[in-house]
Amino acid sequence: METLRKKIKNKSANIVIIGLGYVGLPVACLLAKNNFSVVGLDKEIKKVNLINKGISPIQGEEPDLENLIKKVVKAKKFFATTNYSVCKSADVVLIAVETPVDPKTNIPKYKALKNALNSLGGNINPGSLVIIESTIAPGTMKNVVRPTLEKSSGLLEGKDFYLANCPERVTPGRLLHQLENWPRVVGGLNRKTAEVALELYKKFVKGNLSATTSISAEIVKTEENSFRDMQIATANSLALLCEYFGANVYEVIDLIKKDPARKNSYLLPGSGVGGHCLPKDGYLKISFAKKHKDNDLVKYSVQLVELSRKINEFMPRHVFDLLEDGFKEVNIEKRDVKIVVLGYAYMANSDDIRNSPTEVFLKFCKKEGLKTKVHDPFVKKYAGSLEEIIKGADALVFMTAHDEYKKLALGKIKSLMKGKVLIDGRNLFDKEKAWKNGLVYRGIGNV
Ligand code: SAJ
Repeated sequence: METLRKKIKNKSANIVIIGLGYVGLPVACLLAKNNFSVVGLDKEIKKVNLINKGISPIQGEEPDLENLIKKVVKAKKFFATTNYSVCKSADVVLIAVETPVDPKTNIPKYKALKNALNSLGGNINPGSLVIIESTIAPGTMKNVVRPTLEKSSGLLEGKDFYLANCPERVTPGRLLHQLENWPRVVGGLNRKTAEVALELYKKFVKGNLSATTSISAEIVKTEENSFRDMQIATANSLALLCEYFGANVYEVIDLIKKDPARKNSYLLPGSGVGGHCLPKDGYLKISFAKKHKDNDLVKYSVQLVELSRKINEFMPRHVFDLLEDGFKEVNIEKRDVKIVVLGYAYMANSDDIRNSPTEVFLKFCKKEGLKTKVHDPFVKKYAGSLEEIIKGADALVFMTAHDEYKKLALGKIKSLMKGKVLIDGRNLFDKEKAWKNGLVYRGIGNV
């Protein structure tokens, strides 16, 4: 371990990054920018070739990433390959492959992780440090990563190689900035490993760095997103209750936050919870523990995650219920109406459509034979003139809080529409003003 620590400190350590996605690629570039010799490993030859030409294969706006790829490739500090034999001379191997959750069973799918570990096993450099950057369920380092790599290498962890995990904390659109500035938690299957691994992050992370155990690092990462998902579920359940009582949930939350002890208490209700992290990290958190779901130590976490997910997954359905209620109010037959859905991306001012709540909402419309038109300024397939698409609409359903939608004047909306139903999934409009402009308004938590 001491030799390794020295090589990391004087940057002579050879580094291999397995998985050149939205985590692995920027991390590889940041290490190369800080003068390490880095090799990127990926199974997709197309991606490898693009990177070696200094072109970023990552979708979406990633400020400065492509320039950095060009710079480090040109400086010969970084190149990409599909050939695992580069691991034979690696002192440190970082693994940043996808760890999705099965949409039906909510069980993590570790195929990519196991493939990487099996391919690494046959090429591992004895004495090297292997760091898992992927988001993994608590218990994975001990029950999956260590046994898989020991089996594929025939070596022993803690003696012939060392295992650590440093879960990524990145949001698409801010990859480089967050990787360089946000705090990181570095876990090790033994304390010393965590400390040596932390030395590597010291070389490119300006944020706070904490060494801990692998299990704690796994729990921290999954809990921080699971907790956020629960906070949103709390806001969504309150929104539904406010609809029941005829209160405005946004006014209620604002009044709660006036209490200094509650000022950061609430997140916002809305038309659903999408994205790559929140819908899956709660399920990751409980996936090993769930095997003992009747155990008092585990059952409440399992129930909390499952209930939060049920609430958040219900919201697109509730938007549909509000739409039906709006149609009833104006007595129009649902069959031959023009419904315009505004917002397909899972979050405001983003082109990211992963786990889009709008996708779920559209399924309900389709099931009822309702024709819909979708608009989203950030999603190529749905971009176009907002005024054009609103023209002649019987109903508008706002699913995403894009700035462009917030600028819409209610009078203008009414003049463009044929009908008058406005469903507000993101509290974009003032209910009273909408009614004053002749619209039939239904908002999440504010009907
Ligand atoms: N959402 C709400 N109400 C809220 C906040 C979000 O309904 O008050 C919805 C959004 O519309 C979206 C979904 O939840 O559909 C997720 O939004 P998000 O703001 O959590 O954004 P994500 O999914 O990109 O979350 C990431 C996470 N970052 C990492 O995993 C490294 C999360 O931990 C961060 O807190 C979040 O970014 C952030 O704050 O930017």
